[in-house]
Amino acid sequence: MRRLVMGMLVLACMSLVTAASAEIATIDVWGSAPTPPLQPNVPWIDDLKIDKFNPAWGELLSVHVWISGQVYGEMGFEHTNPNGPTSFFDIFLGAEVQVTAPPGAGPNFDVVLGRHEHEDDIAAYDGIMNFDGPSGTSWLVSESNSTGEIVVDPSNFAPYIGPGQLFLPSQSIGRSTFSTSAVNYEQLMKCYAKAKVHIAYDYRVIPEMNTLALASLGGFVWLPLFRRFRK
Ligand SMILES: [Ca+2]
Repeated sequence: MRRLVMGMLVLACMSLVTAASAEIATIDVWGSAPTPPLQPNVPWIDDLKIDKFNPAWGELLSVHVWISGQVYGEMGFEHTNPNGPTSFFDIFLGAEVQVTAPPGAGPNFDVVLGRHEHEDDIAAYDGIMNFDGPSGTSWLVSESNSTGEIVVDPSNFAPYIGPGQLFLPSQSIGRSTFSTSAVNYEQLMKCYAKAKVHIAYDYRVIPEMNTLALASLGGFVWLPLFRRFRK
């Protein structure tokens, strides 16, 4: 009877440890690099910073990556001469964001905002500086794209593991040209880019050192009790 009780206790302790070591968990981390308004034809360079998988959390089982990007902006024109003749304008905006893919997540990722071009004849100033009305016009432009889920091969896990962060360089650029026959005018050119990387780490939870220490302590406490019980 005593042996049976002791055996059951030992089994209970073992199953607790087994349950703890078999637990699978996921940690999600993100990095993003939004730009300020892009200067035409001047690259904006930044790093996406993403937390690595800390080996103290457990054993890394799988790495999943999603990459997305967006380029967006506004372009417009207002003829500001109230007496001016109808004028011609030609305006175009293009932009691009590129982000270095995390290790083993395929080629570098980019989103290209294709050439948006508008040309028109436009009337004399309508008295309201709003890029609208007979003397003004404007457009919103946007392009976005994302990868599906990318599963990283375990042979590429090493750069993901450790304290610190992964640094993924990102470059954005806005391109624009503009020409007009107007002498007095205001021109609107705003362009931004955003890149985002999401990583999910699946891992097997290792019981914390505290838990292990308590388990050992438990053994030391129980052992004399068992011995006393057996007497
Ligand atoms: Ca106007």
